[in-house]
Amino acid sequence: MRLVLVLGDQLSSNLSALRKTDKANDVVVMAEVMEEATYVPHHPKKIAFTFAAMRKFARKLRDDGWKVAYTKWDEPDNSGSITGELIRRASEHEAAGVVYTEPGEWRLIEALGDLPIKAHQLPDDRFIASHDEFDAWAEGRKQLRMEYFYRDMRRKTGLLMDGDQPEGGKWNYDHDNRKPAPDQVDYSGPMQFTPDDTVQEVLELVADRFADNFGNVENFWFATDQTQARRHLTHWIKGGLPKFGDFQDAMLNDNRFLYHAIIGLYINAGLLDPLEVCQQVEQAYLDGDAPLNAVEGFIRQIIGWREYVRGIYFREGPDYNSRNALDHTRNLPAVYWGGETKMNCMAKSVAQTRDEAYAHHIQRLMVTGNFALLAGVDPVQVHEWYLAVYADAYEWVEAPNVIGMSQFADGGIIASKPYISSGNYIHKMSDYCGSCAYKVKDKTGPDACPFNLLYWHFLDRHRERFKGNPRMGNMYRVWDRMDEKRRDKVLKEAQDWLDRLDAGTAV
Ligand code: FAD
Ligand code: DLZ
Ligand code: SF4
Repeated sequence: MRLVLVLGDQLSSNLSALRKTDKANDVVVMAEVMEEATYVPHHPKKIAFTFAAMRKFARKLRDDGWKVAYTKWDEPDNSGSITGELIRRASEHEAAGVVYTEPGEWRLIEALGDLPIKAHQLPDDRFIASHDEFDAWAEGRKQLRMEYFYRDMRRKTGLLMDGDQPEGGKWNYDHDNRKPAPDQVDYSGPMQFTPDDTVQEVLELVADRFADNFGNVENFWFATDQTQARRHLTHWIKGGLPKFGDFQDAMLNDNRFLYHAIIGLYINAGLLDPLEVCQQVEQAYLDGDAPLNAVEGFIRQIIGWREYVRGIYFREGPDYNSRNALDHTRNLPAVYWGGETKMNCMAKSVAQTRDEAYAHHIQRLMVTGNFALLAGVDPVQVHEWYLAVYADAYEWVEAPNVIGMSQFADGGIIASKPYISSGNYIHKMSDYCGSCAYKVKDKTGPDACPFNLLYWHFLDRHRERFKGNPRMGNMYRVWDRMDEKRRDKVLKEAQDWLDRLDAGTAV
């Protein structure tokens, strides 16, 4: 007999390791372990979601006829690591070896590669593109543009295709998307689930053992099994999808979810299959229940961006997380852990992250990410923060988004220019600035929005690197046209502001 490892983000019945083994002879190993729960200080809701979904999936496997050796957190023999549990179970069951599906983090791939028992790794084929397909696409290209990769994925899946042409004649309908924040949101938000006995037991455990982590388990409402996740998806397709595209980039003080799907955590953990999700979304378009701009925009996020960032993570290798192309070294400011700040956009984005283990894309990219980049924060610390605080965060998807897209620390593999903006962008896309102590229209002076000051500080200190970037020429021309005294004033005020930030003063 062999052991079959199922990790906390591999909760799919069609997992390659489960397909390629035999429920009559082999034993599934699942384990709640210290090493996985503490390699970054995960948000308690992420830990609770993982443990609850693992426990329910183990039950489902048993119902399907599998033998499951499941280690709960508190078991006295718990060795504290995945490899430790495999070694222990191998000797207990006199197993000939272990079969597992490739994990989503190099850290664990390397640990499993060093096991002292015979081990066989299978590809994780819950994705549209295999590593070989991505590498073949990337090979020889000067720039790895997501848009071209995405078109190949459309052709491969047949999603929104009219023969060999894109549905409606265009590949991308972003032109119709990304409207500023609406006055009213006519969607009630994600479906929320009352904790059942299994979830309740896990919530008590996590509340007790992870009390010092950022966030808590209060008001836990995530789906924790496939049936619930599917209900959640259907609910969102009906209520959220039709306006998903329109308000994809909008941010509101009093609405944390807008029209977003809140399904990253379910797909990444294996409760929902990405292709099935896209097919259901496509069906809503075919049935006339959602417009093409919303449906195309959503499908692009899944078969485009999600697949593309995974391709980059595995192609770039284990050192990707430690890249720091811009030599940024500032420590992550306390505001990321809930420290006091007058910046309303940061306070709101961090507070909702603390409460929900969730923020949507533009909050991650253009508020917390933008701020860290402008302030020159060490990208490793930024990466570890994102990996810890979001319920959907695993390194294969988080690191390319943070190191690459958000912090430009990979030197421009993912982003052709840094995602930076002054306060103006946040003002346009949200209602944050109206209730902020800073004034978004002030470029200098005591009330000047820090994004305005830091934006020029960033461009000035990285002039050598970016002055030749054709997409940034305009920014430098505006800066250079400013009179010198004004430029000096901006830079001095930006530096003073950063000094206060470093000193721990509430800014
Ligand atoms: P929606 O806005 O409703 O989008 C639908 C789905 O599209 C998402 O669930 C996700 O599966 C996919 N998607 C959209 N954009 C991306 C993207 N850039 N990369 C990969 N998938 C994408 N996503 C994660 O799944 N885990 C992370 O740890 C993560 N970290 C991020 C860090 C930063 C700095 C940034 C800028 C983005 C990050 N993303 C991450 C991508 C994106 O922000 C989240 O997938 C999204 O906010 C999840 O919320 P949602 O399910 O409501 O997504
Ligand atoms: C995120 C997470 C946590 C908090 N705990 C566990 C765990 O105890 N056991 C487990 O198998 N998986 C856990 N996970 C998910 C893993 O960290 C994830 O499988 C790897 O990081 C690879 O993506
Ligand atoms: Fe954020 Fe500046 Fe707007 Fe305040 S004024 S909410 S700091 S962008």
